[in-house]
Amino acid sequence: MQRTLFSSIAIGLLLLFQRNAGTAELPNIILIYADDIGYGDLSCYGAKSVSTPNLDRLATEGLKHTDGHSASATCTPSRYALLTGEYAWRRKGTGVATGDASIIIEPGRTTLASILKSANYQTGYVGKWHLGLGRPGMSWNGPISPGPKELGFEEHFLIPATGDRVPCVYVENGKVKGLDPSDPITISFGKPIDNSPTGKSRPDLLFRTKPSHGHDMTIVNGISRIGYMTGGKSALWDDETMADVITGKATDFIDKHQKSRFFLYFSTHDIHVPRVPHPRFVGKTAMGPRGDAIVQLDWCVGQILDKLDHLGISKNTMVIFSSDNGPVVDDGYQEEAVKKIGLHKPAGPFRGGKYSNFEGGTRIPFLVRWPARIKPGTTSEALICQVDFPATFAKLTGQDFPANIGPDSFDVLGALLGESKNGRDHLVEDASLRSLRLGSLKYIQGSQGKTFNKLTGTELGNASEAQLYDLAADLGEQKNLAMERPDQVAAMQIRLQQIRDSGFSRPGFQPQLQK
Ligand code: NG6
Ligand code: CA
Repeated sequence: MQRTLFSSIAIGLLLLFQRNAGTAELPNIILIYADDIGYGDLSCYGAKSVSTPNLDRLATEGLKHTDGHSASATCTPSRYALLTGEYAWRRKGTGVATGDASIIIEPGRTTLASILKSANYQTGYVGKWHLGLGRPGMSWNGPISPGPKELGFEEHFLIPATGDRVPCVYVENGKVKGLDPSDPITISFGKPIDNSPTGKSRPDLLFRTKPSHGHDMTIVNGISRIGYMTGGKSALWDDETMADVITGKATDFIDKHQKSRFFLYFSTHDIHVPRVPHPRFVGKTAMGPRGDAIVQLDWCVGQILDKLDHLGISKNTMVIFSSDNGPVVDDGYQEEAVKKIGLHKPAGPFRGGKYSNFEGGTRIPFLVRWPARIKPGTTSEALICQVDFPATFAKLTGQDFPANIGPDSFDVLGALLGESKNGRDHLVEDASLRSLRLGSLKYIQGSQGKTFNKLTGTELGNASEAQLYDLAADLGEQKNLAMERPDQVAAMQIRLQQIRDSGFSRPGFQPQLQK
């Protein structure tokens, strides 16, 4: 009798211990999402003209992916896919958003953040949003909603769109920070609002940087932007302190939630244009503002890592670093980026960059450090994409991933952590919905699209004929094998078409269950 009682208590304690151990193993998650950083921009990925010691630390203490992708070659669609697990090209209105766009992801939809919230994570978003806010006609002078909160983030501090688009103000938990109600904000992406000077009419007022193309509308802090804005003077951000401000918000969030489990999505402004790093970073490289912005970005990452060390929570915090699209050198301001680039190769060994169908469009740095589980100093060649985050993190945290959500999200947990060599078998690389990866093969459908963007200097990867590359032998997409391998071309075209037409690509997805 006594023995039975004793063993029941022992079994009970064991079960309790196992349950606690199970949940205790779940890490904090910090996603550091950089803007326009290319594969070749970090020293741990081979850059020589700039040094990124804090990012390199993530590589030496964690795992470096060499075939990690953003879901698109521009920002808004990549961010859409990362949160929803759906390729953005399946939905209208998911292209690069204007500063007055209303919310692009339907409020209440299951997202990476809502999944982690259900798993009892404290969730927060800091930095560049660029997924639209509010409903059509929303005023910036009242509550700003729906927004990140309705998509699963309990707290937020945002750059609403981009640094080069109005409104040039921060939004904190649904309100413009520092707004004086007697000086309300109006913005327009159509006609000018009044006769205020613009970059076009008064280039003499542009004392920080001047546009090289576009970006010639409202002037804020001596920089002209995309779109028109009046009012909100007390709330305008200062470009030079932006990295300090948002990094401070990110570390505050970590401090606040250090005792619970948290998910922080920290989306930097760097190294998007306009590149106006703080004076303490100016001249740190020979590459001008683009290079100095990389140094500033690395500093931001260092602040996060130092905070985790200081709080003693580094071991069980997963830090992911990645980018929303490939690199661009001149994206619209005269920052001498082209002139000073020297031997630096922003896309590393890849062809193309931001906006491109070539690998440089979406193959970006992808680092994962989680000392409690990931072997330090490892490398993975598995094909993974940020669209996989919802399914992958649902798996990690033991959450349901029902058959009617995330139509393109694969569970690649093993590959993400370096425990498996197998990531996805295929990926649509989206610049203009023409590229398909199947293992090491890369197919680009023939099109009449522009081959080269003269303004940004990007090879867009379009050609009237089909292109087929074998990346195992030809990382730089130089030798088109399409003529030699017509059967492979035909098969890949059929596959691409089928992924487009079916509305999903993950096995087991059940569209009929879609809301
Ligand atoms: C382009 C802008 C570019 C950048 C991009 C979006 C012009 C001429 N170019 O339209 O500067 O803002 O949109 O970048 O306006 S992204 O990283 O947010 O996708
Ligand atoms: Ca971007």
